[in-house]
Amino acid sequence: MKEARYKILFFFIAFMALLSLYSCSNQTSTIPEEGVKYLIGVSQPNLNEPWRVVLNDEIKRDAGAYPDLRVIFTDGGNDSKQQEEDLHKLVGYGIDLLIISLDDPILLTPTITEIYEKIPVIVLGRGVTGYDYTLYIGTDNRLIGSKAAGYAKQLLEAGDNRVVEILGLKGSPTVDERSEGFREALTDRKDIVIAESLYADWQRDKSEDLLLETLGKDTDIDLIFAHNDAMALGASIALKKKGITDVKIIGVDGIKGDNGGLNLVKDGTLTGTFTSPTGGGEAIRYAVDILNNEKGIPKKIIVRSHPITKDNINEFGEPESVSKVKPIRQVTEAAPIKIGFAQVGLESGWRLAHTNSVIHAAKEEGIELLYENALQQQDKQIDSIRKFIALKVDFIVFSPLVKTGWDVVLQEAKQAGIPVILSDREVKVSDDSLWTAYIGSDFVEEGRRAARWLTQEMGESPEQVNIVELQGTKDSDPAVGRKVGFEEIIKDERGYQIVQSLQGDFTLENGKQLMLEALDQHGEDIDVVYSHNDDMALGAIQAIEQYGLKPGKDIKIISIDATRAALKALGTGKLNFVVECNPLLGPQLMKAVKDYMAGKELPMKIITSEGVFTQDTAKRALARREY
Ligand code: GYE
Repeated sequence: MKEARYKILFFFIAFMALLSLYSCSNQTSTIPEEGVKYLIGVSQPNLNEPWRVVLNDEIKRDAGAYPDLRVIFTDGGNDSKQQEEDLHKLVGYGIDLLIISLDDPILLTPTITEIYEKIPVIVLGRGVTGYDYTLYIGTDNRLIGSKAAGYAKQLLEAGDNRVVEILGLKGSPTVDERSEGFREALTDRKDIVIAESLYADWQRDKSEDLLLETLGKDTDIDLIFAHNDAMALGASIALKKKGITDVKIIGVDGIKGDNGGLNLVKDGTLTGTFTSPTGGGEAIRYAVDILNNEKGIPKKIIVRSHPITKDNINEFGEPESVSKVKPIRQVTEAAPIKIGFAQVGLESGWRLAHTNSVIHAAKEEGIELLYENALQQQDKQIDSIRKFIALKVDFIVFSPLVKTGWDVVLQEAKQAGIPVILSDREVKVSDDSLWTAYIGSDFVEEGRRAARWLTQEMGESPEQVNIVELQGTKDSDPAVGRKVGFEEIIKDERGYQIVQSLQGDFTLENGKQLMLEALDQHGEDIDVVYSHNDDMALGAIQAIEQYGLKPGKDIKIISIDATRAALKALGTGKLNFVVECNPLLGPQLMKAVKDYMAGKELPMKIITSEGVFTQDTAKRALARREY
C-alpha cells in the first residue's frame, strides 16, 4: 500500500519539480526513497511573510535529524481556498501527520476537523477555533499585545499621545487577541489614544500603502504598533517617504534575516519588537513523539515572547541563541537535580494523585525532591519557598493556593537565581519573568465543557434551569477559570440561571455543607449542581440524599477532575457529567526540569490534554483509570 502511494507521489512530485522550475514557488519537497517511515505535510497560508519562511527553515533544520522522516511543504499563496486544496492534496499523498499554520479559521477549521479524525494535526502560530487538533504550539497573543502596550507606555511621556495600530488579517484570532491585549493594557493611560487601526493583512506593502493614505490626512502620530515586523517595516518606509522621523515603531516576530525584526531593531528602523517563536523545531520533535505514540503529549504549548530593544539586542544575536539558556550546573549522581516542591494541600483526591505523580516521577528520574505541604495556607507555602531558597535548590515547583500574593517571594527566588515552575495552578504577578514555566490545565475550557454539555443535555431554550454552583478555593486559578468558562457559555443561553454560587474549598465535607445550605434555600427548585471539583460534588450527593432527593435524577450534577470516585458515581447514575482535569503532571514536570538543565528554553505554558466522561463512558474509563 505504502509503495503504491509513493509511486503516485513520485510522479506527482516529479511533475511539480518540473513545474516549479518555471515558478518561484517556495514549495519544496523531497522524493521519499525506500526506508521512509513517516511522511509529514506542512501547510502554510503563504510564504511571503518572513516569519513563515523562518518557520519552514526551522522545520527543515530539525527534520534533518530524523533520516526516516520526509516533509512536504505547500504554500497557499495567500488564498485560503488554495490552502484548503493543499490540505486535500497532502492527505491524498498519504501523509502520516499534518502541521498547519492558517489565517482563515472560519474556512479551514471544518477541513482540519475532518483530517484530525484520520491523522494527528499540529497547529502552529495562528490557530483553528475549538480543540480539534492534537497539539497547538504558539505564543500568548493577548500577552504580546499587553507587553507591547507596556513598552509603548514606557516610551510615551505624559501628554497628548496618538498611536496607530497596524493589524494583521481581519478576523484572525491572533489579530483579535493581540489587539485586545494592546488596548486593554493602555486603558490606564488616558493620554494615549489609538487614532487609527489599519488592517494590513500581515503584508509590508499594504502597511506602507495604508499608512501613506493616513499620513495624507493626519501626520500627528507618536507611536506605531504593528502586529508583525513586516508591517512595521512598511510603516517605517511610509514615514520616511513623508519625511516624518520622530515616530516610535514597535513590531512583533523578532526573526533574523535582512528585513527581520532583529536587524530592524539593530539599525534603528524599529524602536523595539517582541519575539514570536515559530515553534517549527518543537513541532517536528513532538511530531515524532506523536507518531511514535509517546505518552504525555500536551494539548497546547505556549512559547514565551521576549522583548528586543537596542538595550538588549546583543543578547539575541541569532534567534537560536534565545532558545539556549545556560544549564544551571552539570548534573551528576553525587549531585542530582534538587527540587523544592511546595504542595498546596491534601484537600482532594485530585490533589493526592497530583502529589503522588510528582513524587513518583522525581524518583523515576533520580531527582531529589524536598516535599512540603501547606495544608491550604498561603503563608505556609511562602515559608516553604523561602526554605527552599535558603537550601539553594535547583528548582522550586509549587501549586499556588491562590493567584495573588506571590510577587515578593518569587522576586526573592529570582534574585537567588532559582527558576520557579508552576505545577497545576497559575499566579497573577506584575512580572511574568518571575516564573519560568506553567504546566497544567486550561481551566476556562474545563468550565466551557461543563456548560456545553448542560446546554446540549437540556435542549433548546428550556423553561428555566436553576443552577447551584459550588466554587473551589476563592481566588484560586481553577475556581476563577472554571467560573469564567461556564458563565461564558450559559450567558448566551435563555433560561439558564445560577440561582446560588457558594464559596467552597474543594473538600468533600465543605461540598456537603454548602449543598445542605442551598437545599434549605431552594429545595426542589434546584435543577443542576455545577461543582468545581469531584470532592465537593461527592459531598453534594450525600447532602441531596440526606435531603430525600435522588442525585443525578431529581438534581443533575456536573463535576470536574474525573477521579475514580467520581467515575464510580457517574457509573451508578449519581453524577451526570464529569470533565477531566489531569493531575498526573509529574512526568511532564520532570521532563521540563531536565530540558532546562540541558540548556533548552522552556515553553511558557504546557497545557495538558483532557477529555470528558458521561454515564455511558464511565465504566470503560474506570477500568484503566490511574487516579
Ligand atoms: O480541581 C481540585 C484540587 O488545582 C486543578 O485543586 C486543581 C484543583 C482540583 O483540590 O480537586
